[in-house]
Amino acid sequence: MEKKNQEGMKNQEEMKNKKQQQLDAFRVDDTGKEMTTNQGVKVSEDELSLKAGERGPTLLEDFHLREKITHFDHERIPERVVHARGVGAYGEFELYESMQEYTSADFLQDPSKKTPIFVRFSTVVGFRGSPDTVRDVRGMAVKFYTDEGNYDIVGNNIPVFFIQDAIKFPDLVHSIKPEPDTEVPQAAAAHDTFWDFVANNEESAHTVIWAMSPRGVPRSYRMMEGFGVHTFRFVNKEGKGTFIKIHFKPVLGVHSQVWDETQKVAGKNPDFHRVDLYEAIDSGNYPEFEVGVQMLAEEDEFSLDFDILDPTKIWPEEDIPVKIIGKITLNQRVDNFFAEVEQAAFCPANIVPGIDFTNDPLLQGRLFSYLDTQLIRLGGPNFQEIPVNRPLHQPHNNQRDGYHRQAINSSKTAYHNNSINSNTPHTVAPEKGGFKHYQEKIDAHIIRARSDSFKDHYSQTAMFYNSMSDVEKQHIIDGYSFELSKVKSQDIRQQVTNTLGNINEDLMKAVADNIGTKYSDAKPSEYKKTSKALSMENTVKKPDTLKIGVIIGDETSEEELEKLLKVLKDANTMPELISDTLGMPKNFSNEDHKPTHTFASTDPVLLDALYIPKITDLKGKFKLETQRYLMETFTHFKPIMVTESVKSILSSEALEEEGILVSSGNMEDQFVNHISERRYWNRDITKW
Ligand code: HDE
Repeated sequence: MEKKNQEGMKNQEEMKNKKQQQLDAFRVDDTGKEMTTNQGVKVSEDELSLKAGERGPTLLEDFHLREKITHFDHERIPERVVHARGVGAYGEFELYESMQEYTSADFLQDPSKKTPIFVRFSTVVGFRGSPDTVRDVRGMAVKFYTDEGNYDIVGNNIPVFFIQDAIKFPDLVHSIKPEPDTEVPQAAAAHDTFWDFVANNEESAHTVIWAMSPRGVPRSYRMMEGFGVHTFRFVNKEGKGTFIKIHFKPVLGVHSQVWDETQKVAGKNPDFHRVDLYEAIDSGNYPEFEVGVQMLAEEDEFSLDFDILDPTKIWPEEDIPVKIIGKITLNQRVDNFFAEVEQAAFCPANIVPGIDFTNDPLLQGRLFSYLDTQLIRLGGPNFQEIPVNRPLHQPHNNQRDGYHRQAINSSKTAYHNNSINSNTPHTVAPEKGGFKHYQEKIDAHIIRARSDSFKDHYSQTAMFYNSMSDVEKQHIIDGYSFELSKVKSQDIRQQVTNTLGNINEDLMKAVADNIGTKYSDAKPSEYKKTSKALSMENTVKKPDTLKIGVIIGDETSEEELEKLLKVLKDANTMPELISDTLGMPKNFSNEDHKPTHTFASTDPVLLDALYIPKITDLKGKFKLETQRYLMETFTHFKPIMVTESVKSILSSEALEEEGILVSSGNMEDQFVNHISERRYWNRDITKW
């Protein structure tokens, strides 16, 4: 890992892409510098304000005091209305093969070209300081700094959305945010107003079932899929359009937590996903996602059994395969969270020539909303000049002035047409790269209506449920049951139960039994199609970056530990050495084997697997803590390996269950295969 780490740092230096070079111009390193005011005056005293006498009143002329406190008073900006909690990193996009047949976008032409990117992951509902591991949809917004301008894919980890028309977005968000009288609960959908919305807005059914599934509680931002959600368009040089859906597929596979774990992690480490991203980048394990597109010829617009403009529908991958066209790699942390993540401004309207919108009514509303929100959040129309938002090449136009303007436009003219400046900046013909909107023919009446083709809310919802493994189905039942058991109104619980009846009878009955409602007499959807790609069951399973807890004590053999650590590091996992104190175990000589955590400073819910080498001295608090670690790991279905000497603290019934290896020595290699499985879902956890 260390070697990889060093290589990673070296690569970062060498690979500085154009965006990083641009950002360098704005980086400020205060190390070793003299302190000055914002006006550049050197400061001689920073702890005492200027007073009339040692015990006298403070003087208004203390410009340093006034400046320091005034700046502090203005340090906060409004958080994002939604997606307030997030984390970001820079990276690069590499293209695998030219897409010129379908799009003229410059960054999708030449496979040798790398495009700098910035990605921000987020939760939707919680405030800026809310925990990372709540049940929620996750945002995955990607900004491509292309040579033809910024292209933003502002997507989610769930491929569909709660509503079909942007005009309903404030209603959705008002219902899911904390209730207005109490501002409770934080970052949770488990309350009356949200489920009241769900019951009375049936178009939300499909997205809600995804959110109740393991997708709502990802193990890591690095281990979830990303989706552009809406149908967009590729447009090639000849002006021919192709409908597309965008996908990001994590190289480490799609993995989730179990519900009990997420709630405990929210307390033990509310920054779990942030830290996970930082640790991965710092150790050179750069998060990677393959970029895929589903493509549909324009002639086939009406060939599917749903409307491709409806954002509550997926394109089943078995019908329209995801063509992998490239990969994004996140290899650079931000230097300053506020400057680069909080001030990042994404907008689905940021597109480049070769890409265009469709008439998806949800997308159409978003095209306006993001710019509008940046104006208030970032305080004016010049937010695109903030370093993280700047395009690679200096923009030229006749827009001027406004709050926080940075560019010093030196020409006299700020209008078009002009003769003083030879009519520049001049427009650019489409053949030379000027943006040309896709010329879709529209022949319509102005009307407030929704197309009938948007009105089937249950076929794909049923398809999702019917495509799940038994484990996922149980997770979904438990998800609805938990959320609805927090809903105080029996009437709302009953209404939601009634809508579940439209999806699947078993699901409806299981939830109804759990929450004390009557069975619905709705007829479940007769849609029989299933899609394997929807289930996480057969996802990629690798040991890379898994966090392995290794409990060590005074009686642990350093030799055995060394062997294990080598195997774990070779498998690219992240071992944590845990003991009752951070001191060296008695018989150890190598400082590298010192515990990295105490039983209290980490926790089994923060780990992916547990290994307990020989500890003959199991007693007292040490024994109690070891038992606690074992129990939590066991009940969360995670891999366990213990040595014979430790076996006695597990019941014989528990030892029979799957995913528990008892080592009789020299079995370290087996442990790597064992942990790669990640969860042993068939373990009967009641056998603990
Ligand atoms: Fe957003 N959304 N959204 N959204 N959204 C925002 O923009 C909005 C929707 C998504 O990391 C806001 O800068 C409307 C779908 C992400 O900075 C705001 C509608 C999808 C992020 C806004 C939607 C998203 C946002 C809040 C319905 C997935 C975080 C702050 C028409 C495809 C971006 C901001 C980041 C953020 C509006 C629906 C994803 C208020 C009106 C669908 C990932 O402008």
